[in-house]
Amino acid sequence: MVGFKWRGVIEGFYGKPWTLEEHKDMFNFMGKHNMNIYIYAPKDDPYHRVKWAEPYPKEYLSELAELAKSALANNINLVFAISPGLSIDYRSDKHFRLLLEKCQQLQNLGVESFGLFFDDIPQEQTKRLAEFQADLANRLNKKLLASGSEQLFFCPTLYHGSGENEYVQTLGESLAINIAIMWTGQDICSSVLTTEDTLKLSKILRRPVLYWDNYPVNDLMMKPELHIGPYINRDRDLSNHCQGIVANPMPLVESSKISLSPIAAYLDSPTNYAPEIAWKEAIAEVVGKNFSAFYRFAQGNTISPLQRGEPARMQRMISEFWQAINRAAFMEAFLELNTFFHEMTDDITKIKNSSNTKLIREIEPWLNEYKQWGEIGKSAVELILNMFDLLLDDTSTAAIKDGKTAALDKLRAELKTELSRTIDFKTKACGEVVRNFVQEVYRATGSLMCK
Ligand code: LTM
Repeated sequence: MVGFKWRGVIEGFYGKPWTLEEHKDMFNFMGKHNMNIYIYAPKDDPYHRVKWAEPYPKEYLSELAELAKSALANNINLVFAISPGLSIDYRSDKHFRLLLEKCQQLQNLGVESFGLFFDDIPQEQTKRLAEFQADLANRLNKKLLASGSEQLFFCPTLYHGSGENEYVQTLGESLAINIAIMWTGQDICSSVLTTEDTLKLSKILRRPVLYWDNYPVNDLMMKPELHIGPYINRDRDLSNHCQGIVANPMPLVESSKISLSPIAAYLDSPTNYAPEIAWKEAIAEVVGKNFSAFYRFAQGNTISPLQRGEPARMQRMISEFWQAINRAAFMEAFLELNTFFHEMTDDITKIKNSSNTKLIREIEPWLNEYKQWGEIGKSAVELILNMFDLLLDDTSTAAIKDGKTAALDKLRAELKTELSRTIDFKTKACGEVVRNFVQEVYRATGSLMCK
């Protein structure tokens, strides 16, 4: 079995498009990782979507030409996508001419392949819509191929699910066979991509599908999450049944490399792909020194559409603590958990000293949140320790015990303040693991003090 035909990236997110420097750096990275396709489709480039009918203004042109040059230098097929769906009249000759002129403007700058995208537009997905879109795409395809273009890529208005639907079936029947059709999987952000689904879908599309994999993208409602976990749950023999995968990254270009490197490894050699190893290699490559600290931080940031469960290492740590606390060896459990929370805060200090300053700038809000959870965790451990000290105290005078109770009240009040501040967090690090733990500590100590 060989790797995938198309292995790459689609800049298809909502948010600030990457800069020219970021593109060039990413193309170098992709080239090094044997990726061969990059699709330009940032939702917030006005000339890609809202102002699709307007040519790029003069001041953009030299940058776009450099983009094309840099892609070529790294053996990457640059696909320039246009999303006219918000305002195009499918049957208008004028609109067709404007679309073609836009593509020709880009062809003149060295762009060889194009995308015609109709995702995220408020239109009913009927047979009629499919016929209009296919007719437009076929006409554009013909013209572009005749003027030397390589290929047209098409993203439908319905782009996820099983494909068992009149709109998708009509597209499959009507779109010229050399047009690639993109699909995000069973869901918009799919946790799995299976061979079984791929075979069924490709039959409906009448060609092998090209996956638009919405990972590690973290736009819109996913913005609080930092998607730097391992790339998992893509079937190993998918390369035999689809045209490839293009991954939609985060607007955070440097952080995205932590996922894109494993994605490249999978696409290059799916049978040899080992998710955990590829993930560790990516962290070592992107972060450099302080690997262990960053690896633990990344383990606290695994929540994404690929893995909705709580970060496993943290969850395990807390579960083991609750089990151990009821046994005679509870002191050991306290120490271990205390060390764990101290390590969290120490790790952030180490990570912030990393040489990859761009990465650190991008992820600073998550680093800060993670550190705060470490601090809150420490406070919670101190509270339980004090609680145990009081509960197991058979010898002190009533006055000393009153003093301990007052100290406990104070610790609880401080923990409550710390916890209530977390409501304003704008990021989501550590899932809910530390919050749940701290809340449980607060509740249990409150209940014990009621006696
Ligand atoms: O996935 C597609 C085809 N379209 C949009 C993307 O632009 C967006 O980045 C992702 C993730 O939010 N979801 C979409 O539906």
